[in-house]
Amino acid sequence: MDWWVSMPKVELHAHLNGSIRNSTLLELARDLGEKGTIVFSDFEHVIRKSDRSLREVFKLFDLIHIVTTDHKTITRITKEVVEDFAAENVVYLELRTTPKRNDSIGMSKRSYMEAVVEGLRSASSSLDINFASDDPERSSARTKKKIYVRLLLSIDRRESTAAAMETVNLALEMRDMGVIGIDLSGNPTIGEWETFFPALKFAREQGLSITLHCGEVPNPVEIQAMLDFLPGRIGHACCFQDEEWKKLRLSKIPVEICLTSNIRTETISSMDVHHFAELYKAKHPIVLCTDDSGVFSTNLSNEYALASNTFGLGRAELFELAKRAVDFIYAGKRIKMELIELFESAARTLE
Ligand code: 6MZ
Repeated sequence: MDWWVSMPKVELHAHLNGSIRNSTLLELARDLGEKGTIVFSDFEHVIRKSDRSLREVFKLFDLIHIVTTDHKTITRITKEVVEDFAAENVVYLELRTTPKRNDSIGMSKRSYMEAVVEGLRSASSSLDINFASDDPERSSARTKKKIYVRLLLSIDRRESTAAAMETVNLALEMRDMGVIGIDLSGNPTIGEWETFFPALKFAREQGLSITLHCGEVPNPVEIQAMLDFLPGRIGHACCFQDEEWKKLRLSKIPVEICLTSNIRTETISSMDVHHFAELYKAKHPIVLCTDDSGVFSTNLSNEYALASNTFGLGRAELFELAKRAVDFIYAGKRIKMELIELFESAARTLE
């Protein structure tokens, strides 16, 4: 396991609130329980349950949002999540989150995102973090772990076109704060592609990168429409049929693969039938990711170890896979070059 931790890694599919530490989640829930806002024992039971269907996961997210969504907590969670990824040698992280509006506590989508950015700033006390500049200047802080962090704003599938557009406009306003793209996520059984399409199209026209949760449930019409849109990457690609595989393979759209998440949510019935193997064999662009490291009790090193054990891949092969992920990041050329250098230097020192 230590080797997988030491290896530099790139994380491109991590939801902020899904990556919350279990200890933090329980602490926040206990506090709210004491205030009488929630019944802690009910909450604890749901948090501690380890196997949840996809439907139950979305119920859990609604609970998580009750305890996490105030500015101070969002700042704390962001700081902790970035620290956790850096601690396991994730050197580049694209962290995604859904900007939330909650009038009762004076929260707008913008103030939610400012709380996230504040969390990145406060992580700099323990990390050498770059989140807003494209200039990969070397810092003198050699003792601190170095991590590049960029933000993707998620559109939740429950949202209207207008709300999705608000998120895109916010992303455009926050480009100098490390926001580089848009994600479409949320319960895949809810919402229509047509609702999000105008906002996604506009986002792309304005130069934002796009990633879509695609094929978490069987929905051939939507999958085809999403692939036709040619997003920069897609997440999951679990419920594809022959036609969709063909289209995906031709398109060469990189796929963010979340092994533990897919098994836990029963989106894929078992690891031996996971599409990782086929995509890997076909040399289709893929990247291993965590999805929700807190909710699924995993981390990126664990996902690499799992891929190694399940698919019989060695260290060298998985090191190459991690390095190739640099090609699919949404940050610019200079950061890519810096990361490649970092991987090459790690290859010389890691045995
Ligand atoms: C689809 C997911 C997801 O945005 O509050 N999310 N959407 N499929 C998944 N696979 C299991 N895991 C997480 O993080 C939590 C939100 O991310 C999306 C859901 O909308 C969830 O509410 P943020 O930081």
